[in-house]
Amino acid sequence: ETIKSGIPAEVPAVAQPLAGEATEIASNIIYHAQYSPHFSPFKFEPEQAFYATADSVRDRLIKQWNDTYLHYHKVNPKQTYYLSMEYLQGRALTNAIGNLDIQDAYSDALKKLGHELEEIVEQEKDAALGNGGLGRLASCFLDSMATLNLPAWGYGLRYRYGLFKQRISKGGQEEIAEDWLEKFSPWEIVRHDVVFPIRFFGHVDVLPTGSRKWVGGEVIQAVAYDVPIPGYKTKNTNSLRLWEAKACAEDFNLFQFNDGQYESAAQLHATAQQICAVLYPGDATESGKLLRLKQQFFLCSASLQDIMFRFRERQVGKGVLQWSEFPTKVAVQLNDTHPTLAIPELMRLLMDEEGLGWDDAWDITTRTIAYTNHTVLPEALEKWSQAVMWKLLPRLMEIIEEIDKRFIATVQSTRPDLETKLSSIRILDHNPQKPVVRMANLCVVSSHMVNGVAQLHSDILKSDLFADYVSIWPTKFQNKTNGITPRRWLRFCSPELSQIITKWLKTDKWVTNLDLLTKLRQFVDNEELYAEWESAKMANKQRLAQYITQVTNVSIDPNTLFDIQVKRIHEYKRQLLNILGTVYRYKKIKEMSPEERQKVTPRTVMIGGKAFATYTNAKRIVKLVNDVGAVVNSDPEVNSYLKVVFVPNYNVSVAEMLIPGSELSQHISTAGMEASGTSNMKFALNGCLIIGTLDGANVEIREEIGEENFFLFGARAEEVPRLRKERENGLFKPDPRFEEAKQFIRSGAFGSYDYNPLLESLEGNSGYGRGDYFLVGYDFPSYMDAQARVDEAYKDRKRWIKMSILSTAGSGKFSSDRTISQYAKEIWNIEECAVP
Ligand code: 4GP
Repeated sequence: ETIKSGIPAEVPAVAQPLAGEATEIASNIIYHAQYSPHFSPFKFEPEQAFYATADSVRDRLIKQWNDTYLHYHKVNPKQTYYLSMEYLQGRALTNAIGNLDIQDAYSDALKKLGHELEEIVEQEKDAALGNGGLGRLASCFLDSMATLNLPAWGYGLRYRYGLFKQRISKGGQEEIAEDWLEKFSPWEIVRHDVVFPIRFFGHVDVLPTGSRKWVGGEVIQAVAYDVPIPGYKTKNTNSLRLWEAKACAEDFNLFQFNDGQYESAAQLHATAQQICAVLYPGDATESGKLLRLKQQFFLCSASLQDIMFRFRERQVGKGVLQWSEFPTKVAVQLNDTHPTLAIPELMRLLMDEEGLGWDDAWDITTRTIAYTNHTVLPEALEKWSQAVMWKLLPRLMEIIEEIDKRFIATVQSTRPDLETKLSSIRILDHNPQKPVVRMANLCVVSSHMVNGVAQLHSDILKSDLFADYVSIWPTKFQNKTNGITPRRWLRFCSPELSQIITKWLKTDKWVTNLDLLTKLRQFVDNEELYAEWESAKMANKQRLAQYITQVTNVSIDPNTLFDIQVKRIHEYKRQLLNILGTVYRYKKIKEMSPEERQKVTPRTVMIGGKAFATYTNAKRIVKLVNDVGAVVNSDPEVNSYLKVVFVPNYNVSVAEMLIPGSELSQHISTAGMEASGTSNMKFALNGCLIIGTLDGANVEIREEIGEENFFLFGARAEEVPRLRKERENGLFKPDPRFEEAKQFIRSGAFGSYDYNPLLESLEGNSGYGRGDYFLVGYDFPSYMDAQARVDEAYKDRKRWIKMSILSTAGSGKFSSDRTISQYAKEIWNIEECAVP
């Protein structure tokens, strides 16, 4: 009665911890609504219901998570630690009850309490502690590690404000701080018992023994927050450990405070707060750069101290503490170069804290650490100023210098033929203008394995970026094609399609063995399957259409072709190619007679994604898409044949809505520039057809699903350097359709905003940003031809559905379970450790 009129009286408000039946679960939820400290018990609106439900699920997670920890502790297997500056976890409730296999019971329980599960899950804010593909990959990997019962944890930072919220106004994109912790997160467990000191600045003392010690400077505490990561239908529940920064009580200067000097009294507290305040603080200023470096070191040092603490604890329990055993118990994976400082930090801890000599420490470090590269874009290959590093991390810089020196000596003595290459393959770049540390080089030199994230990308790393290292260490380089978790990206986000698949395969085992999807091929001519498939897709399209109307006020017709491009906005991803093609399409429809228009395949073009706050051209692209949409959608002659929607604030939960309702998706980067892409896998898995270039994982997706089911266009990676050269030499002749589309924008057809700077990036002869570095103009005609093939194919409903089924059927390879099994066997050398 106290909670909400509407709660049936037969639900007893008595806690049933870990209840199994709907009635018991309902009472457990009420218990949490009444006794959790966060809300008044007099309200039971959807928001309160969400938190109470989450708390109730959390009890189960904690139970399994504790059991898992104890089991690993007892068995003491080799364990992997995934170090990543980014995790894009999204929402957790659907995933948790889905993986725990208690979805129906929770749905029934909430019904008893007057709520619908679908509505309750919408209350949760996304945990957006990442930027894009790299962060979402890390989250998919965590799901697979737990599902495969692998002893493997993630380490990251607990950013107060994750990726910004995107608001679209007349001026284009606005960024707003996203306060995901505003009301607290029910999924984290603060560990006041897991705290490590992290030093910055200071200097290095030489002790009488000759060993070195980093002292002085400022010391900030790293406090652990654990997020339990449940596997699908298994007890194993791993940890994502996120570090939060804080200063000690004794760092608060009471004397100064009482003297009225409030700011200086709490100075270290303020400094500590900055460390985990935001994901990717702007790095245009010196202080911004310093802060980013601090974040990276904070993650690395805290994680390694924790890993070493656990190693010691488990080994001492077995009576065998020997640091040389460390690589047989620990694998550390660096998710790109952001956690590179783990290398010198592990060296430091082993030498300065544990007393090992250089050679032993180096042997342990290199056998422990492996590195994944996620991009070949030159601006993304991190280089840190040596001066900033000396100031912030003096002892680490000494170690990096020594690694560099020894690497040079080895090359000189073993590979004199590489002498001329040394200046580019060594770690330190002493360029007098800007002396820097090259983080990727440090990673390659110090890791036992280096991998790319799709076959083409790994080949490019070997033949281009890291070619000289390959000649030194031919067996160090591998490929691990990315994957996505089929739980979040099909089973939970599209229950309709999942049910059909389970029905036709007569098993739901595909959820953990995605290769089983190939069996759908045997029914590919079955009319009954077609009908079911089409109606499931239609249901998803209707749901998506409702969502679009709700967030944009544009009504879209589910009977049109739903064409989607969602990803970070970047010139190499070529949203500009998409919108220029759309502008051309609009102009042509406008010029048609009403009879001609009848033959047009009606389309809804949806584009979404965030532009980095300081990336001007990306923000212009966002504005252009919005401006084009405003004109096209209100043009009565055209808007039943074409609509253009910018989907605001693209994030994981928006993706879960968009992808199931998609029919065509665009993965159209300049060949050789997209390392892999992972949304391409999510779309294909959901029976969406791809229009794309031969880039990243598109190449493998096309191989798996069959080239006849893929709309291919564009230059190939190996042609790109020649095409750029030709263009520089004035040899490029633009297609008239391309010129017409640009001219139409310039004419002011989409408003008075000055798009010249954006369009000029596609013109001229040379240079990054000018001279069409990304070859939009070169690929435009073949892109338009591929789009014409799409229009034709869509008219033949049966053919389209068949292609759709074959896309899903061919997506088995792209499960992150496959990717993670390969990492486990071929890089980490870890084995399953299932909780009994
Ligand atoms: C991304 C790549 O751009 C994308 O192709 C790949 O699928 C993803 O990593 C996961 O491997 N890179 C980043 C980044 O997100 O920040 O470099």
